[in-house]
Amino acid sequence: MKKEILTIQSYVLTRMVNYLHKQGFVWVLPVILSKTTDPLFPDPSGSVEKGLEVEVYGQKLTLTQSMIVHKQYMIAQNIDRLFILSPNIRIERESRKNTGKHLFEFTQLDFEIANFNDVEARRFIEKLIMAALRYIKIDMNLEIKNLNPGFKIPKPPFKEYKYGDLVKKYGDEWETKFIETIDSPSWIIDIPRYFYDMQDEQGVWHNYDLYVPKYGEILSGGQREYQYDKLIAKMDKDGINKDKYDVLLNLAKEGKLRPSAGAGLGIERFVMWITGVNKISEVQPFPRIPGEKVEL
Ligand code: ASN
Repeated sequence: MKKEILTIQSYVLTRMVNYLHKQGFVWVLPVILSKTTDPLFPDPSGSVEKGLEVEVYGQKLTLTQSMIVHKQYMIAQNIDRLFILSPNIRIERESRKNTGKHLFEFTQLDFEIANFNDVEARRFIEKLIMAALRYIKIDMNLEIKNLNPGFKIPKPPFKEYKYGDLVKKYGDEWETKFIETIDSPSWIIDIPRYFYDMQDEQGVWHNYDLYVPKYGEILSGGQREYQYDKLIAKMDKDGINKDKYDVLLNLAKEGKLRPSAGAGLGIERFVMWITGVNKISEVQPFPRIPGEKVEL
């Protein structure tokens, strides 16, 4: 494990946390056991096999796949801007063992902003990424020179591509082809997926993923669904167990869920891209690779 990689990780985390703090965000601590978690379903590019449950004091709890439900809950409590450095457990298919990009435990910088729409969220996320990277070649001069001298500081606004157009153009292998085509971070928008991502009357999904050249997706998010009828209809359509989401649904029923948008940035992948390493195990001293034995 190269020390320079951890130095860069510390630097970008500090820069982003400082930026969020200046923008009025509160830092919420993560939970790893909950009554419910992100179903991560349906997701056209997902490969999570199962959630993990444990029984604690006679109650079945599940390990966090993401804190999306908790974020919407906090927004409903009038916490308008929040972030969490959130460990996520995602039991990926074993076939993801050799991708060099998958961990079954990783950390995301997960944030949510009340009354933002998808476009405002994308502009905000670009500013957050730039807060991390703007001065990296000066402040982390030696580290970047050693690890990834060719690293290009991106220039927002990032290009946007519709998910449906990419599938039409490239077929099933769209993801591999897409990341070979782009030369700077790019948005994929309008992705058909989770109940909590906003879909409008025209059927357009107001969500987004951020992709970087060579590595692929590093961030995922969306404007949120907050209306009771729409949440129920989508959960029913997806076959989601509504009992598990009773707190969220009760808030929605009482009109207490609020419009918001947010996203989660995968820290390990973000650092991989900046440092230019080949495998995700190079940025995490304790890597949890699908199908591999955990050493420590
Ligand atoms: N954190 C993501 C979001 O805010 C959700 C996820 O990780 N699946 O939309």
